[in-house]
Amino acid sequence: MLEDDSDGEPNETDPDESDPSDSAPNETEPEDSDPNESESGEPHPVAFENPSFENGLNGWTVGTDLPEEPGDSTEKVDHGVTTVDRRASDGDASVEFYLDGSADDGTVWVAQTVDLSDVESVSVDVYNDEESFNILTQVAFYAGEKSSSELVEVDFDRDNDVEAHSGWKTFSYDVGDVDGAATVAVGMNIVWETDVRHVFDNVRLD
Ligand SMILES: [Ca+2]
Repeated sequence: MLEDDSDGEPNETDPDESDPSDSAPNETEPEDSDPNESESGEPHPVAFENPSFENGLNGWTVGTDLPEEPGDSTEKVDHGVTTVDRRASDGDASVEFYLDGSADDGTVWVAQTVDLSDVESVSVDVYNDEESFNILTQVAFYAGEKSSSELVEVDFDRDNDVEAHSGWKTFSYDVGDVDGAATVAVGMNIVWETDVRHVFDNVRLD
């Protein structure tokens, strides 16, 4: 097929587009652009939708970084993310993370994209039945440019042990150095070989 726009000058005024091969526009996109996020699109929300899990997982994306089951199976280790109403730090419901620790490894989380420009910290409440020296799990927290589906265990802040307290405890994470729209992910990372369930609630911006 002959192209008929042979009037000489390219229409582009973008000085970055110096490729003479007239390649597809997609190939000139910067590598770090997220195809799910339109540059010209609507502004990102400045608050979480359903931050306290009173409406199930509405607004939240579930993410996982899981090893394969030990042994011959190629199945991923068993896990679950669901909302429950037996315990809450705010309202009536909370989100429960479950991990089968048979592989001694695994991370599950929920995530949303929000504008963190005017946010200093993100906090979440985490429940643990009984304080223990035997640390089974860590709070997993991420705020940054990666999408939820790109995240892996090492992307998360895992400094806070869940079993080091009893009852509800609030964990706060400084996000003052994150500007603009960002993925905020909160979840649980397992470090010990056992099945664990913990409930989290009330993810909030300060
Ligand atoms: Ca709640």
